[in-house]
Formats: sequence, C-alpha cells, structure tokens
Amino acid sequence: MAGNITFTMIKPTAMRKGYMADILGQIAKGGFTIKAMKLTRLTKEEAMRFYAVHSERPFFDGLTDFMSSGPIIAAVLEKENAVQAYRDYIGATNPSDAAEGTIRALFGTNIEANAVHGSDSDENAIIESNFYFSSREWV
Ligand code: FUP
Repeated sequence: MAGNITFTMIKPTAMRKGYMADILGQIAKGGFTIKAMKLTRLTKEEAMRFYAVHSERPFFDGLTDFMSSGPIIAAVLEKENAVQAYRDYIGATNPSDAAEGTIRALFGTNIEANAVHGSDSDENAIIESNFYFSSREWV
C-alpha cells in the first residue's frame, strides 16, 4: 500500500529568485499538507550524504556544491499516495521537459536547479524526512 508521506526541498536557486512563498502556495494548492518545515542550509558533507545514492554519477560534485550553496526549505508533506502524487505535481527532472503547470515548469531554471526535490519512494520519503527532522516533529 502506498504511504501518505513525501519529503521535499526548495532548492537554492529557487530561494535566491524569491520563489519560496509561491512554491509553498503551489504545494498547498495541490492538496499537500505541510507536516514539518524548516529553512536551513546544507554543508557540502551533508549534501553528499543526502545524495549518496548518486555518488557515482558525473553530476554528483556539481549537484552537492549547488545544494550547499545557499538556504533551502526542507519539508515533510502529507497526501494520499504522496510520493507519486507529488512527483506528478512537480514534473520531470529537467524543467524544459516538465508538463505545463508543474512546479518545475513554473519555477525551475535547469536540470540541476530544478526548483524542488521530491522523494522517489515511500522508503526514501521516511529516510529523507528523518535526515532533517526528529520523528516528534512529523510523525
Ligand atoms: P528526480 O528524482 O526527478 O529529482 O531526479 P534524479 O533522482 O534523477 O536526480 C536527482 C537530482 O540530480 C535532480 F534533482 C537534479 C540532479 N541532476 C543533475 O544535476 N543532472 C542530471 O543530469 C540529472 C540529475
């Protein structure tokens, strides 16, 4: 059975461009409830730990430099079938391929600075939520 929790981040470029409130509004409009949220910043080491599954990929160094380059929003979201619902709602990884009206199409800059992260499985949604929050804050 699909879970009802997913995890998102608003990435540094979207924060620098002043899209934080618009993206949070779009998340609410999509019927996602914010269970926990913080404005924070990753060190390079933390970004490397968060994206460890991509450590062999050619974009890993650039991605982790980027994700540690400025403030981000981290949030736990709740909705029925949250992981798939949110991936559909944010659109394809590359904003230029993302369907019209999706968060990445509206607010993304390029494949790296694609506005938001969304978990890819129920298991990772829990791992990623625990990376930022104590279970008291979102369970
Ligand atoms: P997604 O699940 O849509 O976030 O996409 P992936 O898991 O494939 O990629 C994780 C992150 O790596 C993306 F958010 C952006 C970054 N990335 C790049 O910077 N370059 C690439 O070619 C592919 C992904």
